[in-house]
Amino acid sequence: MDLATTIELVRTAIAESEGILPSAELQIAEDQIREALWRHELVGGHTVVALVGGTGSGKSSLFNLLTHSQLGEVGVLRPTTRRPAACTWGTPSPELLDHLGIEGEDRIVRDRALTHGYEQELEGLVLLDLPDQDSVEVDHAGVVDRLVPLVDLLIWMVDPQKYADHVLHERYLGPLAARADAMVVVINHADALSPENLARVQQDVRRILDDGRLAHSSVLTMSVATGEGLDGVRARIGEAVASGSSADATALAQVAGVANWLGRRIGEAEPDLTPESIAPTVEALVRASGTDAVAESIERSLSRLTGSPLATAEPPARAAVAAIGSGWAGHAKHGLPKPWDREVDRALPSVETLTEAVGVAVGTVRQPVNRIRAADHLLMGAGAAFLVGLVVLLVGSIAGWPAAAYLIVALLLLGGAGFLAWRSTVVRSEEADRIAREYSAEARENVGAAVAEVLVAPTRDVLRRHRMIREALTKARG
Ligand SMILES: Nc1nc2c(ncn2[C@@H]2O[C@H](COP(=O)(O)OP(=O)(O)O)[C@@H](O)[C@H]2O)c(=O)[nH]1
Ligand SMILES: [Mg+2]
Repeated sequence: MDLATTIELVRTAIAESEGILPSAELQIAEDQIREALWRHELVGGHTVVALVGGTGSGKSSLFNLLTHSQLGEVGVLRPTTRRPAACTWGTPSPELLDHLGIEGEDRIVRDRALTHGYEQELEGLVLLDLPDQDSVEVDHAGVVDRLVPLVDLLIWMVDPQKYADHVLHERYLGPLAARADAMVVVINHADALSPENLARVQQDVRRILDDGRLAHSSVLTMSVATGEGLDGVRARIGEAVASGSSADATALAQVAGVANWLGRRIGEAEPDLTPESIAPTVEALVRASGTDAVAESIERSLSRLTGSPLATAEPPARAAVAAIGSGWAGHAKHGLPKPWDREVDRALPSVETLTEAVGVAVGTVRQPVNRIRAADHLLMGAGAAFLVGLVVLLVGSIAGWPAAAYLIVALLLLGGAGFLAWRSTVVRSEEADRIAREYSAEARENVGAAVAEVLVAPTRDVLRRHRMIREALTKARG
């Protein structure tokens, strides 16, 4: 993935972490991103190769040789190079040259179109001739500090007469130890030594590098005067150009470092908030608020003709709510690391708030009226049948019916009235049962709504942020 997209994703993760991770740490993360971006823009596809070393080692001579110029101030005319010079192959980056402190007159360009014998294989190369490392007049610390994070290859020029002093210079060795493979030591003035002496010096330099934790740096020999070994140095520079700017890789690595740091502060997944995972909490709160007892009293009361007082729902006991609430919190932060579990706790309501919400939820369930019409009608029907029977019997006695007719009418009426009375108790009990169940269902629904509002919604908010960060980082690191 390209740097810009990666940075965008990591920045999303940083923004979503605000208020959860310490702001000072997020600031450091943001600073690193900005630095990576800046470095990326600054270098913009260039490969930076710098010539460093002590006075007279031949930096300027080699610079002139490689750039086919006289820009490098060679020792005979002026003893030391005080200002850095640069040659760019292709299109130069003014920001980069500004940053490296190279002044306008110290910049040259080997232009693709205008330069005869333009080295296409060096396209993008920025070759720097740096001030002598042993010059007391130059602010070396400033130059090196700016150079080290940007340089793709450091060519350390060594005069065999004074190599020990030069190579051991701490200012360069220290910061470069981690980038030993980006450094090559070139023993120049090879023409001034016998082959045996040259080999001995090379061995000696090798040993010094190994002691200085620079075992990965290679050692070449050359002579600017005779051109011996020049091809080897050119090839090494070509390799650096071919393998591309390490600034991009460095920038990506820096952003990846931030992504990894953020990644260590989140969990691998969010706890799920499915209806099945929420139901036990609702059920426990319903139970704790005693609505079962209310439903039972409703059933008992309504199924009787005379009725009995209905129980009322009470807010649940604080201790029970505390236990249920912490059970939910445990589920909500399952698998989340430190700052996130605290964030879940912070988002969740206090025991008092939860108790009150559940109390209101069960308190607002409407209480049924103690009157069941269908059963009442049946009972009234039984009474009416009984009255009608009495009237018929009275009429019959006046009209002088036979005894058998009395008996039939009396049995029919008694049977009808009895049946209606029996039906009324069945209907009453069925209705009472239904109403009690309706009450329970409504209580559950209200408590469910309260749980959704005060427990699930705040949890969901925190977990949504966690998921956004996790997904952004997964993409950034993918
Ligand atoms: N004999 C010989 N002289 C060299 C060689 N390289 C550079 N010189 C001379 O050494 C002196 C210092 O070279 P210069 O490039 O200014 O070194 P710098 O101080 O590192 O920039 C100059 O007189 C160069 O001509 C070389 O390989 N052999
Ligand atoms: Mg010089």
